[in-house]
Amino acid sequence: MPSDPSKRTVLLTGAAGEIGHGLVHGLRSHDDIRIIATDLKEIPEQTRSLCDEVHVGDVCDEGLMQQLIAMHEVTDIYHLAALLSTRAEHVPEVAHEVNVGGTWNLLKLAAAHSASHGERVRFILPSTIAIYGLDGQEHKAKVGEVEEGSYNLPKTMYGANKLYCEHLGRYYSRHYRRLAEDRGTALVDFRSLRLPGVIAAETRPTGGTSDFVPEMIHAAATGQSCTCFVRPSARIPWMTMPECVQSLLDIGRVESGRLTQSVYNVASFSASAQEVADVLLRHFPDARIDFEPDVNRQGIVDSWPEGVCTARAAADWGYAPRWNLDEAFEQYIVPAIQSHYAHTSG
Ligand code: AKB
Repeated sequence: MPSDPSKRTVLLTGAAGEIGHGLVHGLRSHDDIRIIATDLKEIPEQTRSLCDEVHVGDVCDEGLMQQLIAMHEVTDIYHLAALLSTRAEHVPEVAHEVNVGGTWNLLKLAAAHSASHGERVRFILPSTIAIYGLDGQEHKAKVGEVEEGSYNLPKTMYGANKLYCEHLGRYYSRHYRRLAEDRGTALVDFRSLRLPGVIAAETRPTGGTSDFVPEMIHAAATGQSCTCFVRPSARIPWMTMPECVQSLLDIGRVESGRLTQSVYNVASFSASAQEVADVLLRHFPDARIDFEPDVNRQGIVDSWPEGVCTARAAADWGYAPRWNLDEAFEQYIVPAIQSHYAHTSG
């Protein structure tokens, strides 16, 4: 990976998604890089305008991905394309094809490109708290914060997919073709962050189980009522979209010599649905929020930890949460969502 940022060319998949939207803006703040964006669907104009090239295509399309990586001399891959936990439980086989097949396709191509150019392609993969599996509300309350090596027992296809992709990335980064005489040294430079629930003001979430908080916030900001699909006490770790984007940019830039592992927890605060609703009502007093737990989606949330330990990320690459719950609302969520809906039809 060239140390000179001006030589960076980033291939970003899932560019039309929530994180893709934010990450393109974050990457573009460094004008000396090239951004090649792809998604299965059309990329919105406000994102497209920040990219050097955009392509509508499938991450499982080996020919297209190989063409993009080779033609553009890609140095970095941000692989965001995925089916999230709720959607994946409706179409688990499709989720496996996309989440695992797409990631494996890109890792193979990144390995080949690294070997042919003698420089390690940097591969950044958002993973998830869904790789953890706890046994219900009482167990997760007893366990509290989890470290990266504990409770890696996912109870969703999405979580299982992402855990396996973490292992695949570690293999391509450290052990690829370990018995081959000609394996070379330029393996993939793989890094992954286990993202918590992410709260974005500029986009509405789709397909996730952590959507219960963003749905609540966007409903309040647009004068709609919200029936929350989890119980008030449902608690998981969270971060805002700006913090999520910054952590992905940071892990993508840190020199590999500082990293003692491939996968890191990140999160800013833990909060229950009720705690978020209470803060939300202080900012939007007319918000109408009630709770009707969906037993199946509640079961997914009950398998996720109440919190994650981010000590390894702090020690290795200086990760630090920016805002707690109240600060997230005051510094980002309220001003950004009011500005967003003042300028859009909603
Ligand atoms: C989901 O809800 O599936 C995602 C996640 C927690 O990774 N937002």
